[in-house]
Amino acid sequence: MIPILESAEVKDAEREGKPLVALESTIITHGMPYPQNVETARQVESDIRAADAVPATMAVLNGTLHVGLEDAALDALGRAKNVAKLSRADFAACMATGGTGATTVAATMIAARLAGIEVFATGGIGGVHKGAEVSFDISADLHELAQTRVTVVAAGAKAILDLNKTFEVLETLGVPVIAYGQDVLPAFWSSTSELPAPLRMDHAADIAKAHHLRAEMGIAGGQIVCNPIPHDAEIPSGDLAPVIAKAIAEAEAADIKAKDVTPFLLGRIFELTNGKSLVANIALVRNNARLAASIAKELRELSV
Ligand code: PSU
Repeated sequence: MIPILESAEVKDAEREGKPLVALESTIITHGMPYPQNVETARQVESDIRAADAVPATMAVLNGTLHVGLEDAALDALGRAKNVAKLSRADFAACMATGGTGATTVAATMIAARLAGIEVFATGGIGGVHKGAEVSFDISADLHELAQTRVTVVAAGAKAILDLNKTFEVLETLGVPVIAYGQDVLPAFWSSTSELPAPLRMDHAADIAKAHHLRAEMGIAGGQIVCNPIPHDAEIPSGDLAPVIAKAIAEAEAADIKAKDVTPFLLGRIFELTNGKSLVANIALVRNNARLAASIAKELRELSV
């Protein structure tokens, strides 16, 4: 038996056939500082409710996978220090040993599949880190997208990564990369990049239809929807490039490795931009949550 606990809100949604949107918790524990992390998590949940869908934030608390976090649990997680950052490799081990951990994109996709949720909103997926030809640092998020049938709405991959290599790997893995409403891929804090979008869709209904058809055709894996940050909230990539380069150089000098790299870089970029990166990050996550809710609603129509 898998120890899973659904919140009352998620149980009601399932009973009533309401569309659900999965949310991750690493963005809360490792992606943003307290208290903005908890405030953002609550705001994103209410954005999804306002769009007539139901949020299901995932986390492992004392060995149990929670699908939908009650307010107090969310607050405790947002304040906690040294929470594990769970991916495919350590998810079950954390549960087996009664541990507490936040779910990354990869782990949230697994959790969503277990709960029967097909759409998930986050900020930006993990990917191929710069210098990966030496470090081999490639996020497990990419392989999860190739295996687990969940449509992930993100503002692309985080711009701290080697975006070109990240999308090359997704292409190799056969993951549909869909830019929403534009011909180029977004770059997390910036709405555009120089990379052409492999696929473009302008309507949530089409994204839902493609998800549904892939299931009917027996094609494994999910889709990544790259939703550009709203223009009024973006930071031009030219402004960010030197900041990202500085943060990466500091990470190398401090010998930061593996799972610690992304949280370190996000934290430093927050400091170096005097908090502007966080304001943009919050805007893009909320934007992704709204699109995910529309896709989940369209998908519900197709499944009945
Ligand atoms: N989106 C954000 N902030 C984050 C993340 C996503 O806006 O911190 C998290 C996700 O959980 C993603 C993780 O899976 O960053 C990537 O970590 P890594 O590069 O170590 O795979």
